[in-house]
Formats: sequence, structure tokens, C-alpha cells
Amino acid sequence: MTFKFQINDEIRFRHDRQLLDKAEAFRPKMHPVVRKPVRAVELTKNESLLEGWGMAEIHADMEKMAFSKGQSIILDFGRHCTGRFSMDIRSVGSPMDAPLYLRLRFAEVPAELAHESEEYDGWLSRSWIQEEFIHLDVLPVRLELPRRYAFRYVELTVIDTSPKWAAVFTNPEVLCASSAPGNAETVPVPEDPELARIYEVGLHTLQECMTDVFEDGPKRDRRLWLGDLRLQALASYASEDNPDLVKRCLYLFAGMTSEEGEISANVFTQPSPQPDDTFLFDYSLFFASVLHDFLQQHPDEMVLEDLYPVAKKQMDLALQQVDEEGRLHLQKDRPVFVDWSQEFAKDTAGQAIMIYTLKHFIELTRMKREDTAPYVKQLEKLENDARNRLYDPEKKLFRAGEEGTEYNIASQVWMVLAGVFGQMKNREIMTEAIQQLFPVKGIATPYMYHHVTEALFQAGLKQEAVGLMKAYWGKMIELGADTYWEAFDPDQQDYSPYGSPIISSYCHAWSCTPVYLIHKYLLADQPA
Ligand code: RAM
Repeated sequence: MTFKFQINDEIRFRHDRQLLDKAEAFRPKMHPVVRKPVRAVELTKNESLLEGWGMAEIHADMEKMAFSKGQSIILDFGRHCTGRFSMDIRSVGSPMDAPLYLRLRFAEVPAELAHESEEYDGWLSRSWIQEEFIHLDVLPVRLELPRRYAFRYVELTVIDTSPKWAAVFTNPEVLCASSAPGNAETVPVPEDPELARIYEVGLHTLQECMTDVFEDGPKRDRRLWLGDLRLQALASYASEDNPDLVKRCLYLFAGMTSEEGEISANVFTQPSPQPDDTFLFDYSLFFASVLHDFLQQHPDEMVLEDLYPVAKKQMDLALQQVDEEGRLHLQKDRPVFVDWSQEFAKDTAGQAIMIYTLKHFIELTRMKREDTAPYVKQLEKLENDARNRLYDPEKKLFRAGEEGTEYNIASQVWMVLAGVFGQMKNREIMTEAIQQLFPVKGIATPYMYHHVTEALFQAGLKQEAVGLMKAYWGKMIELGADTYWEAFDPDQQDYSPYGSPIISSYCHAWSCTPVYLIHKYLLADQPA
């Protein structure tokens, strides 16, 4: 069960002014930085890099060049940037007897420039492709593009001038802004150079996704998703700690629930806060987890007071789907996400997420000094059902699917993370998972790989966890990543959940988690 587009436009949402005012009050301070290109490059075939494409430096001084019809150049900013691009353009030669017709393309990775936008036929809007066609009637001008782009490379192509004159481009720059406070510098980094690089790229990914909210990806979808927020917040506590930003995001979700009180899977903030009419069973439940994790880091009575009722509502609504025996029944109109893959049964992972978040919610209830008993009772039922019905003692793995004949990695991982069994048994389950279900196949998101890695750490399989982190995130680095990607299937490099890699985001929040994993499981005891 998964989703493409959900259209629930009959659902009415409440806007709670008090909560939304607080979300506004926690709006983060942005830290602007101007960045300039470091070199000119050209797209080159390079089989060792993503999709077989890389960039090679060319010796060209753009500012001294004059561009005529069909000529182009690629500028490399040397790192991922999220911001507004501008440059000066003037004409040289005879008077400008026709407009300048210019194409600009912005790319996070070289491979994006190897694809042509006309070839795109994926299911997400092609409007996400970062490409502009611009006519300029009068030069000189300072071209200031109104949209924000996420990129490392900019390609400028003169589609036409006229035989009488040419265009000169000077002073290109991008005005970037992030709400990352820059406090990650005080955090120790791993000694192992491979892990140090994995950490660094994760940190950069996180920083680029910290804007007015925790965005999922500055190229696409440029919005706040609850599932992504959970992981970003955890990574931020370990590095770029910005408590107000987490609070802002929590208040935005809490301030815009459906009339039944349900939280949507994502929200928009422009031109004013608005919830998307998309609901994911697991994402709504994660509200309790984000709140729990936040309060553990930053105890805050007001936040607990304001947001506990919203977490409670999500839990109460979800618990209506649990029967007397403690079995969760998922509904078609509230799919459980778990991962983009549609090739595995998600029911067991869904039940594990219910248990995982219910435990966090019970903690919150304790903090609130309210009665935990009814929830503890529900938890017992859910866990008993998981141990008795879903766990297969012969296989030493959890079953999934209608028939209970499927054994998939997501079920094991989420049951381990939910702590349905103790440490010894968790270790046994993950050891079996390694033997029976590794290498992981058909999973293409760092989101799911994060949970696999964390389950290995939780089960005490540190070496295996580090091995997986190096094999997966390390592989992205080997393929040229300087920020981590939204989707990556090591067996199928051009995989995109949306049907074409040109639409994929190559700086995506949910993939930044080595920052959290390394900090929590490998560095936490080391001095700064
Ligand atoms: C995509 C985004 C986002 C994710 C959802 C489920 O649209 O990449 O990060 O949370 O899917």
C-alpha cells in the first residue's frame, strides 16, 4: 500500500490562531551568504560517477568571453548552494538588434545536465526541473532570477542573439540563506576518514535543508514533511541545534489539523501556512515521536502543554484501527509510507511504527502526569500480537502480508526499533535478517536505509551498522555526492521513485542521518 497523489479536497482544516502565532514567533533567523563560482567545467563521461557523468575543469575565463548563438558554459560553485542567482549581462559588437534569448539550467549533480527536460515523462510535475528560458530586450542588465534554486552547477546557453552582437556575462553569484546556526563546529567528528567524510556530507545536507522550516529538499518538494522532520530534528540535536526551528515545525503541524484533528503528512508555508490534503498513517503518528525527542533534548513545559493534546489525538485516531486482539488494520485512504518501494507488505512495519510511537506517547503522558494505564494496556495488546502472531520462531523473523508468508527487511527493522523484544532477541533477529535478507534489495531510499542502520546499532551489531553506512552513504560519496540524495538504489543508479532522475532531489533531508547515527552510536562518549 503506498501513494502517489492523494486528493482529499473535501477535507476541511482548522487553523488554530494561537498555535500558528507561536509557529510564526519561532520563525528562524536566516544567515545570508553570497557565493561565487569557483571554476568553469564541462560535462564529461565518467563511468565511476553517478549515471556515468562527471565534470572536468576547462580553462575559460567567462568574463572575457562573448557568447553568440548556440554557445554555452557551465559554472561550478564548488559546493551545493540554495539561493537566488544573479549576474550582469551586457552586449558587445554592433547595436543589439534583437533580444537575447537565454537558457539557464541549475543542477545539483552533473547527471542532471545530461538529461533533457523534454524527455521527462515521470509522474511529478515537470515544473520542478530547474530550467529557465528568458528573453531580455535591453542590455546591459543585472539579471536577478526571482526563484530560488538548489544547485552546484549552472549552465548558461545563448539560444540566440543576432549575428551582429554577442553577450558577455559577469559577476555571477548566488545569495544563499540557511537557518543552520553554525554550531556544529563544536561537535567532534569521527577519526576514521571515511566516516568523517560521510559525516561531513550529512551535515552539509542538513544545513542546506534548514530554511524557514526543515525542508525535505531545497530543489523539490521544498516543504515540511513530518517523516523527514523527525530525522532532521534528530540530526540537528547532534549538530546544528536550532530548537526554535523544531518548535516552529511542530506548531505548524499542530495548528492545522483536519476537523477530526488529524495531522497531514506535510505543510506549505507560502504565501501563508497551509496543510496538504495528504495523510500518511505513519507520518501522523510520528508527531508524538518528534515531540518526545524534542522534549528529551529541550524540556519545555509550554510546548508539552500546547502540543500534547495534538499528539494524543493522533494516537487515539490510530488506535481505533487496532482490534481487540491487538492487530492493526490499515486503511486504504491512510496508507502507511515506510518507504517508496511498493514491492513489500507494509502491515508489520506499520504495526511496529504504531508500537514505536505509542511508547513515545506514553512517555509524554507520563511527563504530563496524566493516566497512562489505557495506553499501556493497548501497548501490551499490540506487542503481544506482534510476538505471538507476527513473529515466526522457526524463521526467527517477523512475518508480513495477508497470508503471513512474507519476510521483509522493513518488518524486522521496525520491530527492533520498536523494542518489541529485548536486546538479546533483537540481536538474533538482526543477525538472521543479515543472513536471510541481506544484501538489501529493492529499497532505494536513504530513509529506509537509515532505519536498517539504526536497527543494527540498536541490536548491538555496531560493526555491521558501520559497514552498511559505509556501503550505502559511502557509495553515494564515491559516486560524487557532496550532499546526499533523496533516492539511491546501489543496484540501479538511475532509479527514481518518480520515473526519472531529473526530477529527483540530490540534497534531501531524510538522507542526512549519518550525522545523528555517528554522533549517537559512535561519538557520544568522546570529548569535544
Ligand atoms: C516525497 C518527499 C518527502 C517524503 C515524501 C513521502 O514527496 O521526498 O521527503 O517524506 O515523499
